[in-house]
Amino acid sequence: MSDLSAAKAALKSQRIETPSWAYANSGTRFKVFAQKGVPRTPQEKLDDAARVQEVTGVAPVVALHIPWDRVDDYAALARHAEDLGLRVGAINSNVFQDDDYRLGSVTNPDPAVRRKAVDHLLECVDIMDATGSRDLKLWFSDGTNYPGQDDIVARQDRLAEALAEVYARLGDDQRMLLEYKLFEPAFYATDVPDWGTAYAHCRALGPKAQVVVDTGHHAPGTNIEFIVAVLLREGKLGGFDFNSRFYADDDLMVGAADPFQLFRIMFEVIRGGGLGPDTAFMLDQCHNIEPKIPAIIRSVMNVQEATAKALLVDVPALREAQRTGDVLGANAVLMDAYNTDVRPLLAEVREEMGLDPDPIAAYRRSGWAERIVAERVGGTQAGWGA
Ligand code: PSV
Ligand code: MN
Ligand code: MN
Repeated sequence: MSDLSAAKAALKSQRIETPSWAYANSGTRFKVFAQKGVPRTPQEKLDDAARVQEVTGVAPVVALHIPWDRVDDYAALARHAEDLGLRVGAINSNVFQDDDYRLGSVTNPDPAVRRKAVDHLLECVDIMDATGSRDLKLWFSDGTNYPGQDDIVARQDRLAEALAEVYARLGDDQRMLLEYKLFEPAFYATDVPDWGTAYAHCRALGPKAQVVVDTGHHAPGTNIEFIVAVLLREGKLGGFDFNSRFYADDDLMVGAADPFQLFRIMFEVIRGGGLGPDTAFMLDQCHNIEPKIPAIIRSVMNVQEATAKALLVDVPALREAQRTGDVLGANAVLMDAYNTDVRPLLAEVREEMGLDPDPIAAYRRSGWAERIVAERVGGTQAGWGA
Protein backbone atom coordinates (compact mmCIF):
# COMPACT_ATOMS: atom_id res chain seq x y z
CA MET A 1 0.00 0.00 0.00
CA SER A 2 1.63 3.24 -1.00
CA ASP A 3 -1.46 5.47 -1.05
CA LEU A 4 -0.84 8.01 1.73
CA SER A 5 -4.44 8.52 2.76
CA ALA A 6 -4.99 4.77 3.04
CA ALA A 7 -1.80 4.50 5.10
CA LYS A 8 -3.00 7.28 7.39
CA ALA A 9 -6.40 5.64 7.83
CA ALA A 10 -4.72 2.35 8.72
CA LEU A 11 -2.48 4.09 11.26
CA LYS A 12 -5.46 5.80 12.87
CA SER A 13 -7.39 2.58 13.27
CA GLN A 14 -4.51 0.44 14.52
CA ARG A 15 -4.90 -0.63 18.17
CA ILE A 16 -2.03 -1.44 20.49
CA GLU A 17 -2.67 -3.16 23.80
CA THR A 18 -0.52 -2.25 26.78
CA PRO A 19 0.18 -4.68 29.65
CA SER A 20 -0.86 -3.78 33.19
CA TRP A 21 2.36 -5.28 34.55
CA ALA A 22 4.56 -2.91 32.56
CA TYR A 23 3.25 -0.02 34.68
CA ALA A 24 4.34 -1.74 37.91
CA ASN A 25 7.73 -2.29 39.46
CA SER A 26 9.64 -5.10 37.86
CA GLY A 27 13.14 -6.41 37.69
CA THR A 28 15.46 -9.18 36.79
CA ARG A 29 16.10 -12.19 38.98
CA PHE A 30 18.76 -10.10 40.67
CA LYS A 31 17.15 -6.84 41.71
CA VAL A 32 13.96 -4.83 41.41
CA PHE A 33 14.79 -1.13 41.26
CA ALA A 34 11.63 0.30 42.79
CA GLN A 35 10.43 3.51 41.19
CA LYS A 36 8.46 6.19 42.99
CA GLY A 37 4.84 6.76 42.04
CA VAL A 38 4.20 3.36 40.47
CA PRO A 39 0.65 1.99 40.80
CA ARG A 40 -0.45 0.36 44.04
CA THR A 41 -3.57 -1.24 42.60
CA PRO A 42 -4.92 -2.53 39.28
CA GLN A 43 -7.08 0.61 39.17
CA GLU A 44 -3.98 2.79 39.31
CA LYS A 45 -2.37 0.75 36.53
CA LEU A 46 -5.40 1.64 34.41
CA ASP A 47 -5.05 5.30 35.43
CA ASP A 48 -1.50 5.21 34.00
CA ALA A 49 -2.62 3.36 30.87
CA ALA A 50 -5.14 6.14 30.29
CA ARG A 51 -2.25 8.60 30.05
CA VAL A 52 -0.66 6.50 27.30
CA GLN A 53 -3.96 6.45 25.45
CA GLU A 54 -4.43 10.20 25.98
CA VAL A 55 -1.22 11.07 24.14
CA THR A 56 -1.11 8.30 21.53
CA GLY A 57 -4.80 7.76 20.74
CA VAL A 58 -4.14 4.17 19.63
CA ALA A 59 -3.70 2.35 22.95
CA PRO A 60 -7.17 2.07 24.52
CA VAL A 61 -6.83 -1.60 25.48
CA VAL A 62 -5.10 -2.92 28.60
CA ALA A 63 -4.15 -6.54 29.22
CA LEU A 64 -4.54 -7.85 32.75
CA HIS A 65 -2.61 -10.60 34.48
CA ILE A 66 -4.30 -12.81 37.05
CA PRO A 67 -3.45 -12.98 39.97
CA TRP A 68 -1.27 -9.86 39.69
CA ASP A 69 -4.44 -7.86 39.00
CA ARG A 70 -6.76 -9.74 41.33
CA VAL A 71 -9.73 -7.68 42.55
CA ASP A 72 -13.02 -8.54 44.23
CA ASP A 73 -15.20 -6.98 41.56
CA TYR A 74 -13.98 -7.36 37.97
CA ALA A 75 -17.06 -5.72 36.50
CA ALA A 76 -16.25 -2.64 38.58
CA LEU A 77 -12.66 -2.73 37.30
CA ALA A 78 -13.97 -2.87 33.72
CA ARG A 79 -16.24 0.11 34.50
CA HIS A 80 -13.23 2.00 35.83
CA ALA A 81 -11.47 1.26 32.54
CA GLU A 82 -14.48 2.43 30.58
CA ASP A 83 -14.67 5.68 32.58
CA LEU A 84 -11.07 6.30 31.52
CA GLY A 85 -11.82 5.60 27.85
CA LEU A 86 -10.18 2.18 28.04
CA ARG A 87 -11.28 -1.42 27.76
CA VAL A 88 -9.90 -4.65 29.17
CA GLY A 89 -7.82 -6.66 26.74
CA ALA A 90 -6.34 -10.11 27.09
CA ILE A 91 -6.62 -11.88 30.41
CA ASN A 92 -3.19 -13.37 30.99
CA SER A 93 -3.39 -16.52 33.07
CA ASN A 94 -0.69 -17.43 35.52
CA VAL A 95 0.00 -21.06 36.30
CA PHE A 96 3.68 -20.57 36.97
CA GLN A 97 4.04 -18.99 40.39
CA ASP A 98 2.75 -21.57 42.86
CA ASP A 99 4.90 -24.15 44.61
CA ASP A 100 2.47 -26.77 43.31
CA TYR A 101 3.74 -26.12 39.77
CA ARG A 102 7.31 -27.30 40.40
CA LEU A 103 6.81 -30.17 37.93
CA GLY A 104 4.41 -28.30 35.68
CA SER A 105 0.85 -27.03 35.70
CA VAL A 106 -1.48 -28.51 33.05
CA THR A 107 1.16 -31.12 32.15
CA ASN A 108 2.00 -32.05 35.74
CA PRO A 109 2.04 -35.81 36.36
CA ASP A 110 -0.25 -35.25 39.39
CA PRO A 111 -3.92 -34.96 38.36
CA ALA A 112 -4.71 -32.81 41.41
CA VAL A 113 -2.22 -30.17 40.28
CA ARG A 114 -3.59 -30.32 36.75
CA ARG A 115 -7.09 -29.77 38.16
CA LYS A 116 -5.90 -26.72 40.09
CA ALA A 117 -4.27 -25.28 36.95
CA VAL A 118 -7.30 -25.84 34.74
CA ASP A 119 -9.56 -24.35 37.41
CA HIS A 120 -7.43 -21.19 37.30
CA LEU A 121 -7.78 -21.03 33.52
CA LEU A 122 -11.55 -21.44 33.84
CA GLU A 123 -11.59 -18.67 36.46
CA CYS A 124 -9.83 -16.48 33.90
CA VAL A 125 -12.71 -17.10 31.47
CA ASP A 126 -15.13 -16.03 34.24
CA ILE A 127 -13.08 -12.83 34.50
CA MET A 128 -13.36 -12.38 30.74
CA ASP A 129 -17.13 -12.67 31.07
CA ALA A 130 -17.16 -10.03 33.81
CA THR A 131 -14.83 -7.60 32.03
CA GLY A 132 -15.96 -8.11 28.44
CA SER A 133 -12.49 -9.27 27.48
CA ARG A 134 -12.17 -11.24 24.25
CA ASP A 135 -8.87 -13.07 24.68
CA LEU A 136 -7.53 -15.60 27.15
CA LYS A 137 -3.74 -15.66 26.91
CA LEU A 138 -2.09 -18.91 27.86
CA TRP A 139 1.57 -19.28 28.56
CA PHE A 140 2.84 -22.38 30.31
CA SER A 141 6.18 -22.58 32.08
CA ASP A 142 5.73 -26.35 31.89
CA GLY A 143 8.58 -28.55 30.83
CA THR A 144 11.37 -30.70 32.18
CA ASN A 145 14.94 -29.99 33.19
CA TYR A 146 16.43 -33.45 32.73
CA PRO A 147 16.16 -36.16 30.10
CA GLY A 148 13.95 -38.94 31.42
CA GLN A 149 12.30 -36.68 34.02
CA ASP A 150 8.86 -37.23 32.48
CA ASP A 151 7.30 -38.65 29.33
CA ILE A 152 7.34 -35.99 26.62
CA VAL A 153 4.29 -37.36 24.76
CA ALA A 154 2.23 -37.95 27.91
CA ARG A 155 2.78 -34.30 28.74
CA GLN A 156 1.46 -33.30 25.31
CA ASP A 157 -1.62 -35.47 25.94
CA ARG A 158 -2.24 -33.79 29.30
CA LEU A 159 -1.82 -30.37 27.69
CA ALA A 160 -4.32 -31.23 24.95
CA GLU A 161 -6.84 -32.46 27.51
CA ALA A 162 -6.54 -29.27 29.58
CA LEU A 163 -6.79 -27.00 26.57
CA ALA A 164 -9.88 -28.86 25.33
CA GLU A 165 -11.65 -28.32 28.66
CA VAL A 166 -10.92 -24.61 28.62
CA TYR A 167 -11.79 -24.29 24.93
CA ALA A 168 -15.21 -25.80 25.62
CA ARG A 169 -15.84 -23.11 28.23
CA LEU A 170 -15.17 -20.18 25.83
CA GLY A 171 -18.10 -18.03 24.75
CA ASP A 172 -18.94 -17.40 21.11
CA ASP A 173 -16.94 -14.17 20.96
CA GLN A 174 -14.03 -15.36 23.05
CA ARG A 175 -10.72 -16.82 21.96
CA MET A 176 -7.74 -18.51 23.51
CA LEU A 177 -4.29 -17.35 22.47
CA LEU A 178 -1.58 -19.95 23.02
CA GLU A 179 1.90 -18.54 23.54
CA TYR A 180 5.08 -20.52 22.95
CA LYS A 181 8.54 -19.98 24.35
CA LEU A 182 11.75 -21.74 23.41
CA PHE A 183 13.05 -22.29 26.93
CA GLU A 184 12.94 -20.89 30.46
CA PRO A 185 12.13 -21.78 33.14
CA ALA A 186 12.27 -25.35 31.80
CA PHE A 187 15.63 -25.99 30.19
CA TYR A 188 15.65 -29.50 28.74
CA ALA A 189 12.22 -29.80 27.11
CA THR A 190 9.58 -27.10 27.14
CA ASP A 191 6.05 -28.37 26.54
CA VAL A 192 5.09 -25.50 24.17
CA PRO A 193 8.52 -24.48 22.83
CA ASP A 194 7.67 -23.28 19.33
CA TRP A 195 5.00 -22.13 16.93
CA GLY A 196 4.64 -25.60 15.45
CA THR A 197 3.60 -27.13 18.75
CA ALA A 198 1.28 -24.19 19.50
CA TYR A 199 -0.17 -24.42 16.00
CA ALA A 200 -0.80 -28.17 16.27
CA HIS A 201 -2.76 -27.72 19.49
CA CYS A 202 -4.70 -24.73 18.19
CA ARG A 203 -5.57 -26.52 14.97
CA ALA A 204 -6.86 -29.54 16.87
CA LEU A 205 -8.96 -27.30 19.11
CA GLY A 206 -10.73 -25.22 16.47
CA PRO A 207 -11.19 -21.66 15.22
CA LYS A 208 -11.31 -20.00 18.64
CA ALA A 209 -7.75 -21.17 19.40
CA GLN A 210 -5.01 -19.00 17.94
CA VAL A 211 -1.25 -18.73 18.28
CA VAL A 212 0.37 -15.69 19.87
CA VAL A 213 3.89 -14.72 18.84
CA ASP A 214 5.99 -13.21 21.62
CA THR A 215 8.90 -11.66 19.75
CA GLY A 216 11.28 -12.45 22.63
CA HIS A 217 10.62 -16.17 22.67
CA HIS A 218 12.78 -17.47 19.84
CA ALA A 219 16.31 -18.66 19.29
CA PRO A 220 18.73 -15.96 18.07
CA GLY A 221 18.50 -15.49 14.33
CA THR A 222 14.99 -16.96 14.00
CA ASN A 223 13.09 -15.53 11.05
CA ILE A 224 10.03 -14.39 13.00
CA GLU A 225 8.34 -12.78 10.00
CA PHE A 226 8.30 -16.17 8.30
CA ILE A 227 6.40 -17.59 11.26
CA VAL A 228 4.01 -14.64 11.12
CA ALA A 229 3.43 -15.11 7.39
CA VAL A 230 2.74 -18.83 7.74
CA LEU A 231 0.40 -18.40 10.72
CA LEU A 232 -1.55 -15.72 8.87
CA ARG A 233 -1.81 -17.93 5.82
CA GLU A 234 -3.25 -20.64 8.06
CA GLY A 235 -5.66 -18.21 9.74
CA LYS A 236 -3.97 -18.94 13.06
CA LEU A 237 -2.23 -15.72 14.07
CA GLY A 238 -4.10 -14.44 17.13
CA GLY A 239 -1.71 -11.71 18.10
CA PHE A 240 1.67 -10.57 19.34
CA ASP A 241 3.44 -10.05 22.60
CA PHE A 242 5.81 -7.36 21.37
CA ASN A 243 9.14 -6.67 23.04
CA SER A 244 12.84 -6.59 22.16
CA ARG A 245 15.50 -9.11 22.94
CA PHE A 246 19.26 -8.99 22.73
CA TYR A 247 19.91 -12.35 24.41
CA ALA A 248 16.92 -14.30 25.69
CA ASP A 249 13.51 -13.18 26.95
CA ASP A 250 14.73 -9.65 27.69
CA ASP A 251 11.30 -7.91 27.63
CA LEU A 252 12.87 -4.62 26.50
CA MET A 253 11.01 -1.96 24.53
CA VAL A 254 9.70 -3.23 21.20
CA GLY A 255 11.59 -1.81 18.25
CA ALA A 256 14.58 -0.87 20.38
CA ALA A 257 16.88 -3.80 19.67
CA ASP A 258 15.90 -4.46 16.08
CA PRO A 259 13.56 -1.98 14.40
CA PHE A 260 14.26 -3.63 11.04
CA GLN A 261 12.90 -6.94 12.30
CA LEU A 262 9.77 -5.17 13.56
CA PHE A 263 9.34 -3.59 10.12
CA ARG A 264 9.70 -6.97 8.43
CA ILE A 265 7.11 -8.45 10.79
CA MET A 266 4.68 -5.60 10.15
CA PHE A 267 5.17 -5.95 6.42
CA GLU A 268 4.09 -9.61 6.59
CA VAL A 269 1.18 -8.67 8.85
CA ILE A 270 -0.08 -6.16 6.30
CA ARG A 271 0.64 -8.45 3.36
CA GLY A 272 -1.36 -11.21 5.06
CA GLY A 273 -4.31 -8.93 5.88
CA GLY A 274 -3.59 -9.06 9.60
CA LEU A 275 -3.62 -5.40 10.56
CA GLY A 276 -7.26 -5.47 11.67
CA PRO A 277 -8.85 -6.21 15.05
CA ASP A 278 -8.47 -10.00 14.70
CA THR A 279 -4.80 -9.59 15.52
CA ALA A 280 -4.10 -8.44 19.08
CA PHE A 281 -1.05 -6.16 19.01
CA MET A 282 -0.01 -6.49 22.62
CA LEU A 283 3.12 -5.33 24.37
CA ASP A 284 4.71 -7.69 26.90
CA GLN A 285 7.46 -5.67 28.44
CA CYS A 286 9.07 -4.78 31.76
CA HIS A 287 10.67 -1.40 32.33
CA ASN A 288 13.26 -2.07 34.95
CA ILE A 289 15.55 0.95 34.85
CA GLU A 290 13.71 3.45 32.64
CA PRO A 291 10.61 5.48 33.59
CA LYS A 292 7.66 3.27 32.78
CA ILE A 293 4.94 5.43 31.25
CA PRO A 294 7.26 7.21 28.78
CA ALA A 295 8.80 3.83 27.91
CA ILE A 296 5.36 2.48 27.06
CA ILE A 297 4.56 5.58 25.00
CA ARG A 298 7.87 5.12 23.16
CA SER A 299 7.02 1.46 22.53
CA VAL A 300 3.64 2.36 21.06
CA MET A 301 5.38 4.91 18.82
CA ASN A 302 7.94 2.30 17.74
CA VAL A 303 5.15 -0.05 16.64
CA GLN A 304 3.51 2.83 14.79
CA GLU A 305 6.76 3.73 13.02
CA ALA A 306 7.34 0.15 11.88
CA THR A 307 3.72 -0.08 10.74
CA ALA A 308 3.94 3.20 8.84
CA LYS A 309 7.08 2.09 7.02
CA ALA A 310 5.50 -1.24 6.14
CA LEU A 311 2.41 0.57 4.82
CA LEU A 312 4.66 2.65 2.55
CA VAL A 313 6.08 -0.35 0.69
CA ASP A 314 5.34 0.10 -3.00
CA VAL A 315 3.69 -3.28 -3.46
CA PRO A 316 3.07 -3.11 -7.24
CA ALA A 317 6.75 -2.25 -7.76
CA LEU A 318 7.74 -5.06 -5.40
CA ARG A 319 5.56 -7.60 -7.20
CA GLU A 320 6.91 -6.53 -10.58
CA ALA A 321 10.50 -6.88 -9.40
CA GLN A 322 9.67 -10.29 -7.91
CA ARG A 323 7.90 -11.42 -11.09
CA THR A 324 10.86 -10.48 -13.26
CA GLY A 325 13.41 -11.99 -10.91
CA ASP A 326 14.92 -8.60 -10.11
CA VAL A 327 16.50 -9.56 -6.79
CA LEU A 328 18.18 -6.24 -6.10
CA GLY A 329 15.20 -4.23 -7.29
CA ALA A 330 12.81 -6.12 -5.03
CA ASN A 331 15.08 -5.70 -2.06
CA ALA A 332 15.47 -1.99 -2.86
CA VAL A 333 11.69 -1.47 -2.80
CA LEU A 334 11.55 -2.87 0.71
CA MET A 335 14.61 -0.92 1.87
CA ASP A 336 13.27 2.33 0.42
CA ALA A 337 10.20 2.00 2.60
CA TYR A 338 12.25 1.01 5.64
CA ASN A 339 14.60 3.95 5.19
CA THR A 340 11.79 6.49 4.93
CA ASP A 341 11.56 8.87 7.87
CA VAL A 342 7.92 8.35 8.84
CA ARG A 343 8.00 10.64 11.86
CA PRO A 344 6.54 13.62 9.96
CA LEU A 345 3.75 11.38 8.62
CA LEU A 346 2.93 10.16 12.11
CA ALA A 347 3.02 13.71 13.45
CA GLU A 348 0.45 14.60 10.80
CA VAL A 349 -1.68 11.58 11.67
CA ARG A 350 -1.67 12.64 15.33
CA GLU A 351 -2.60 16.20 14.49
CA GLU A 352 -5.48 14.94 12.39
CA MET A 353 -6.56 12.89 15.40
CA GLY A 354 -6.50 16.03 17.56
CA LEU A 355 -3.36 14.92 19.40
CA ASP A 356 -0.04 16.56 20.09
CA PRO A 357 2.41 15.52 17.34
CA ASP A 358 4.96 14.64 20.04
CA PRO A 359 3.38 12.21 22.54
CA ILE A 360 6.39 12.10 24.88
CA ALA A 361 6.52 15.89 25.16
CA ALA A 362 2.76 15.97 25.72
CA TYR A 363 3.10 13.46 28.54
CA ARG A 364 5.95 15.42 30.14
CA ARG A 365 3.89 18.61 30.02
CA SER A 366 0.87 16.91 31.58
CA GLY A 367 2.53 16.84 35.02
CA TRP A 368 1.29 13.27 35.58
CA ALA A 369 4.76 11.97 36.45
CA GLU A 370 5.14 14.48 39.30
CA ARG A 371 1.57 13.97 40.44
CA ILE A 372 1.83 10.21 40.93
CA VAL A 373 5.08 10.56 42.84
CA ALA A 374 3.39 13.05 45.19
CA GLU A 375 0.08 11.21 45.51
CA ARG A 376 0.95 7.53 45.50
CA VAL A 377 2.48 7.31 48.90
CA GLY A 378 1.68 4.60 51.43
CA GLY A 379 0.31 1.21 50.65
CA THR A 380 2.31 -1.43 48.89
CA GLN A 381 3.35 -0.67 45.39
CA ALA A 382 2.24 -3.33 43.00
CA GLY A 383 5.05 -5.15 41.30
CA TRP A 384 5.73 -7.81 38.73
CA GLY A 385 4.51 -10.88 40.46
CA ALA A 386 2.71 -8.99 43.23
C1 PSV B 1 6.45 -15.55 29.55
O1 PSV B 1 7.81 -15.30 29.43
C2 PSV B 1 5.62 -14.34 29.17
O2 PSV B 1 6.05 -13.84 27.93
C3 PSV B 1 4.15 -14.64 29.19
O3 PSV B 1 3.45 -13.84 28.30
C4 PSV B 1 3.83 -14.29 30.59
O4 PSV B 1 2.50 -14.30 30.95
C5 PSV B 1 4.54 -12.95 30.61
O5 PSV B 1 5.81 -13.32 30.09
C6 PSV B 1 4.69 -12.19 31.84
O6 PSV B 1 5.34 -11.00 31.51
MN1 MN C 1 4.69 -12.96 26.54
MN1 MN D 1 8.22 -13.72 27.87
